[in-house]
Formats: sequence, C-alpha cells, structure tokens
Amino acid sequence: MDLDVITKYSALHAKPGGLILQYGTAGFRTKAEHLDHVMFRMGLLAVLRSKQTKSTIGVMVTASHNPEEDNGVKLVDPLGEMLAPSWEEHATCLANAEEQDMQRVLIGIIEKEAVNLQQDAFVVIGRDTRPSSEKLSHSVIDGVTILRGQFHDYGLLTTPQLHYMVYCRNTSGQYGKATIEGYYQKLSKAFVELTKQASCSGDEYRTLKVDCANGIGALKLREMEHYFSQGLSVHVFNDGTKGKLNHLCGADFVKSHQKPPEGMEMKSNERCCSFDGDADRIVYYYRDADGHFHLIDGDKIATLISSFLKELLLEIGENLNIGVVQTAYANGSSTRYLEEVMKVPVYCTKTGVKHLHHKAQEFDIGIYFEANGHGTVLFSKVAEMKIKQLAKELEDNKRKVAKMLENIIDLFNQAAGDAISDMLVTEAILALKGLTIQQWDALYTDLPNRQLKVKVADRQVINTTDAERQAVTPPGLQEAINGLVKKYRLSRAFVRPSGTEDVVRVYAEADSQESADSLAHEVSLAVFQLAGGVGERPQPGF
Ligand code: 16G
Ligand code: MG
Repeated sequence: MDLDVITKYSALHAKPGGLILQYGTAGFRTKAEHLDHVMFRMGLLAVLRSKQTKSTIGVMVTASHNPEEDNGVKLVDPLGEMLAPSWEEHATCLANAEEQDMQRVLIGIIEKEAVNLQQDAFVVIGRDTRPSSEKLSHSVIDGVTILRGQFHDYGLLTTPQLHYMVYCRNTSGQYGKATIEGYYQKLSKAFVELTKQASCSGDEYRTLKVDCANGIGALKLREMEHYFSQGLSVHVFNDGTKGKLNHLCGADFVKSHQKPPEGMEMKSNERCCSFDGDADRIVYYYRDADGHFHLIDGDKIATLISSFLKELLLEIGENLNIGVVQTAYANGSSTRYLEEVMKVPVYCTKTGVKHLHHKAQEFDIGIYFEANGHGTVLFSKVAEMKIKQLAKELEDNKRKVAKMLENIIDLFNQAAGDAISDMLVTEAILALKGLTIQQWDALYTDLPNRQLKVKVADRQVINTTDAERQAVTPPGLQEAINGLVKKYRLSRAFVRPSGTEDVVRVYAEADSQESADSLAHEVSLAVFQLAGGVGERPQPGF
C-alpha cells in the first residue's frame, strides 16, 4: 500500500483543523459541509473492514430524520448489521486524525485488526435524497478507490435497502437478489401471496396514505408500488416535489410532536402512516370521528405482529420461542399488555438498533421495535427451517398457516428495520385479521407521556445502567428522579445522554397528560441543576 498516495489524496478531502466528531448510535452526523473528510476516510475504513471480514461492506450516506442541511454516514457489516463496536472506535479515531496523523492511525488499525492488505475488498454504497448526498458519496468512492477496493454504487436507496444488498451479497444470493428489483420482487411476492388468503368478501379495496417525509421513501415506494398493487394501493404524500426533507413531516416529527404531518389530508378513520427521511422507521395514525388524532407507534406495531405470530404458531402447534425486545421508551401499557395479556416475554435494551437487534437474535423469533418506529422480526435459521418443512408436511389448513409464516419470513427485512417492509407486514396482518385501525389501536391505551431535551455543558456526566432506566451519575440525580416519580400515579421517568444530539433526553409517563408534562418538567429541572445545565433554565409548558 502506497501510503504517500493516500496522504496526497487525503489533502483533497482535508479535515477542518480541530473538528471532533463521534461515531454515534447511527454513525457520524453533523452539518453536511463538515463531512467531506469523514466520507473519504469512511471509504478507506470500509475497504479495511471488507479485507478483514473477507466480505462486502456497505456505506450509507444519510442523516435519516435530521434536517436537510445535515448529513451523515454509517458502515454496514457483513450480515447487514451495524458496525462492530471496536470498529466504531477506529472510525472515530480515523475521522478525527489531523492530516499529518492519518498514516499513523491507518497503520494502527491495520496492525491492531491484523488486516491482510493483499485480500480483495468490495464496498457497496447508497445515499438518500439530500442535496449534499451525491457529492459526499463520491468522496466515499474516492476513499475506496485509493485503497484499491472494488465498489458498486447503488445511488439512491433507502437505508434498509442498502442493508438488504449487503446481506444478499454475503450470503451468495441465498437471502435474495442484490438488486433493487430483487428487493421489490422478494417483498412484493411474499405480500401478495400472504394477502391472497384474506377473505375479501365485502372488503373495500385497501388503500393507505403514506407521508414519505419528502425523502427517499417516496421515490422507492413509487417504483415498487406496481409490484404489490394487487393487494394494496398507496397514496404518497410529501414526496419531495414541494416540501423540505423531514420538515414538519415524517415519522420522527409525528412521533415526537404527537400530531399529523403537514401536507397530508386526513379524513376520519383513514389509515395513515409516516416514514422517516431514510425510510427505516414507520408510525401509523388516524383521526377519529371527533377529529382526535391517534398515534400508533412502534410498540403497537410490535404488539400487532407478535400477537399474530403467536396465533399462527398456536394453530400449527409449533412451540418456537418468541421474545419481544423494547427500549426504556416503550410505553408502559405496551409492556404490560405484552407480558400480562399476551404472555410473551419482553426484554429491555439500551436505545439504538444494534442493541435491540443483538438481543432479538437470542430467540427463535425475535421481535424488536423502538417506540419511534424502527424495528423488524428476526427468525433464527432453526425456526426458518422448521417452518419451511411444515409448509411441505402439514395438511390442509395447517399447511396454509405454515405457508403464511413462510411468507412472513420473506416479508420482513431481516437485515434491518425497514419502513416499507414493516408497512407491508402490517397491512397484510390487518387484512388477514379483518381489523380496522381503530380496533388495532384499541388493543391497549398508551399512558400519556412527554419527552424533553435539556442542554448541559457535558452530557457525558450522565451515566446510566439497567438499560438506561437508572442514572448512576451525577450523584443525587437518580434519587431526585425517584422522589419526583413518587408524586404521580402510574408514573415512570428516566434520563439519558442522546447519542445523536448534544442534549440530555428526558422521558416521563403518568396517568394523565398534565402529570406526564409536569413530571417531565420537574425531572428536566433536576437534570439542569445536578448535571451542569447551560443557558436558560427549563420552562414549564410546551
Ligand atoms: C438513532 C438510532 C435509533 C435511536 C436514535 C436515538 C439506529 C439505526 N438509529 O437514530 O435507533 O432510537 O438514534 O437517538 O441505530 P438519541 O440517542 O438522540 O435519542
Ligand atoms: Mg432513519
């Protein structure tokens, strides 16, 4: 490897002196203009990771639900998973090395990870629709090329589609074809076969309104639409032709503001959903006859899916173990419903898909969802083989049910949470069970909740344990929270440093919205006082 050449080219993607960035929960994210050097260097790192794993590695250029001016990048590991933690550290070191230290840092990684430089490398690249994404993806390609890696640039893709491509390529096409048509065909075929079994008598033709956050989801949904139009007709809103990406729309906006997106007409009782900017999250919602808005978040999607899977398994008498994985943000009512009514085991992990994904792999069928709408279902190889066998062996009705399960396995993107895939699964289940969105919503009632942000000098002074539900530092904070929580009924609160923004996040729930709001405010004040708040003291009211 000619390191002098790398140094020369690196200067063309020079790092602004002193800029420090962190490979966070979902890669690097900041203003697009600060990212050119990071992209180039992630191209380099992807080649090294590819050589080390002897597999295809993915690089996705996106900042998901962040504002349009931001951008970001993350690496995708061989089975479509998030980058391994030790490599996240390398990514941070490499991104922050000043120009003159680049060679040393690169050599350090190569030695530490025993990368064989003679090994071939292959990198696949995808990007979202941000104005800055195309140029930044070329900087990734520069990095890949300089280290003599081979690459395929898929251009515009949703984040889960890139995960899918990586997974397909590293399983020699067994999982599916690593092309955009391959993705559309695999999911649509499963969806159409699954919904064929729904009794359509008297059913109106199924339609769904989809807010695409003015992002990549709109493009891809339009391309895909005719593959599944037999089973579902989608009406795309916020398709990017007028509005700004993620501005007053998209899954993150709808979930955090608990209100409908701009740019979508909602009649009462119509089924609507929102994707986020890179289409890896989905939330559903509707307006009732009185005009009230009802949000159906990731927790309720997980509940619908797990109850359906449990029913199917029961019908064929198969005893595969199911586990549901959530985070501390899961609404208390959802956890209670899953455990007490549905009798499925529920586990809590730290925020961030990699933690949930990892835990979900422990089960035959691992269902994981964050309340914000990111999630999927993982089927173990054993479960998949068993179901496939049953679909051949069983008779009549049971065989039909096993076939449905087979289609469900194909319909879930097992490489990552995927708004398109989750949407199709949800639509199929609602059709098969003949459920309206109101009936689905009525499974349980969410506890009123509130999320707030607090600015502090250094958010890392907050350390947590018990899947982020308890703060161990700064001293006195958890005791203060415990004291406040006691003042309200059915209440719960926790704080954690954000992995994507320079803030501390506060979550509170209680028996009424007033109580949840007031508890969240009081906890914010405790954070401000005990964890070094900066700027104005948190004010009550939202
Ligand atoms: C990222 C995570 C998401 C998590 C969120 C939390 C991935 C792919 N995405 O968007 O899972 O919920 O960060 O953000 O892991 P926060 O740390 O700022 O609260
Ligand atoms: Mg996203």
